Amino acid sequence: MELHDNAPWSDPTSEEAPLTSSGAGTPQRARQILAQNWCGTYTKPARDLYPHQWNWDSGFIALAHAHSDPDRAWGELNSLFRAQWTTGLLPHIVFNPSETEYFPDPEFWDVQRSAHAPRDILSSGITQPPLHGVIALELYKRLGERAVGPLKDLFPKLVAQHRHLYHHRDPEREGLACIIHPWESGTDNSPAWDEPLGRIDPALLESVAYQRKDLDVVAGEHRPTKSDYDHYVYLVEVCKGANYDEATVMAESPFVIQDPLFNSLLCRANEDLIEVAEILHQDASELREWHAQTKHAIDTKLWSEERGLYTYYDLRAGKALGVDSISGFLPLVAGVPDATRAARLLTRLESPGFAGRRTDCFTVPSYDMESPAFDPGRYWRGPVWINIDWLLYHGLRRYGFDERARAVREDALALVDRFGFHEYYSPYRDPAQGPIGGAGSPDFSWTAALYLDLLAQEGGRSETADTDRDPSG
Ligand code: 9WN
Repeated sequence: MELHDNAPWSDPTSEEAPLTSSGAGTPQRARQILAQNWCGTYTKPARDLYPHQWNWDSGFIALAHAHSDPDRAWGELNSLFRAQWTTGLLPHIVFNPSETEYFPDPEFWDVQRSAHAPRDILSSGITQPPLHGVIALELYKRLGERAVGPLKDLFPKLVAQHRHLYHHRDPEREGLACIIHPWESGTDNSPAWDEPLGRIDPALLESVAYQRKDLDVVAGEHRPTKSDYDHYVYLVEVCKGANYDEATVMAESPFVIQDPLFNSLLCRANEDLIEVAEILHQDASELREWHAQTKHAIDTKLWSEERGLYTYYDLRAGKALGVDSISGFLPLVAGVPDATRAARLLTRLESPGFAGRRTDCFTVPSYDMESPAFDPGRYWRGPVWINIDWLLYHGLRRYGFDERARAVREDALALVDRFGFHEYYSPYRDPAQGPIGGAGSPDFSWTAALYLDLLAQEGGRSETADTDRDPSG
């Protein structure tokens, strides 16, 4: 395995120059980061790298605001939903016109080609994992009756978000939404995409001129390669070529995938919105149908008996993708597997590839460590992500796998305690194994938000060296 010796990791004990001086994680620092990244109507995922509003980031971030400032939690979600398209599509980016240092920018997306895009708000033309129904119920659990008014306003928009996925992203009406761009998965650079992206004729990629801006602020060793970006940009061109008509894109694009993480969050959000509908005395029949169909479809079509976890289905190739990624465990969050399958998932999670019983690694790596595609430092190709740990923590708890859930939580907290609030972290503990520490952007909002939220679980943390830890956020 290649070691990223030149990469500026943030390990404070490393001889390399640290990526950031953010220091160790504390609740106080988490709150500072969320305050610094708040810009009046939304929270930037990261000040320099991601200055606009991102779809699933806002869901995670809203949770932390619920602890300290409920108005801000609703404001975060409302700001996102203001950019919802008339089809119900919830864009993956809502652009802040005063921020210019991100590519692709609104001009590149050119979503006004679609009659369904909002006219007064700038957005991208694709979506991200639909976890907002889950967050809506979580906000109710934290805020009680105070949440009912804002929930009433949000509920129809959340249902429209789901209706869009069932009506515009499920060509065979199977109950599985497909994604049309790696950016829609949230796990953008996963090795899962290597095969479908690899089928695109390289000659097609050369026709699009563009200038990346991410490498001005983050080390290239930790970001997608030029080839990855060529593919991302080309797939945006495919959407633009179809004037964002999703039926055309699904018929023509080389990238049309049913993703286990995306569909598990959709399934869980249906389940949670049924509860929200009951709280609000609203009709939940459509949600119930969607929920039952998606739960069944994930468990039948996306389960891999051979691999012992859920996998992806490539609609263009007409076959499952033979990859083992962290997304394959996310059906636990939605209560999809029965007890037997859940036990198999636990076994796979505890196998060396996902480091479950390895004391020399932080859990959970985003990709099978025993695969040649694993990379401890590059984006979604191996590092640990705190949002995934948060989701897995809840999924494991749902099945009573409390010991493993606690271990995942402790590792997530330990990574932040030791290295600060990074976008992602090497799974390694010992520099002899490879690079250790945090990577990507420093002062990353969802890491701060979910650190606070994880601290508040289990009745707060038992042993701690940090007297500032105050789980109430
Ligand atoms: C593209 C904002 C987003 C996250 C994604 C993460 C990364 C963007 C990028 O940052 O993606 O959407 O430019 O790399 O992969 O999950 O929502 O934090």
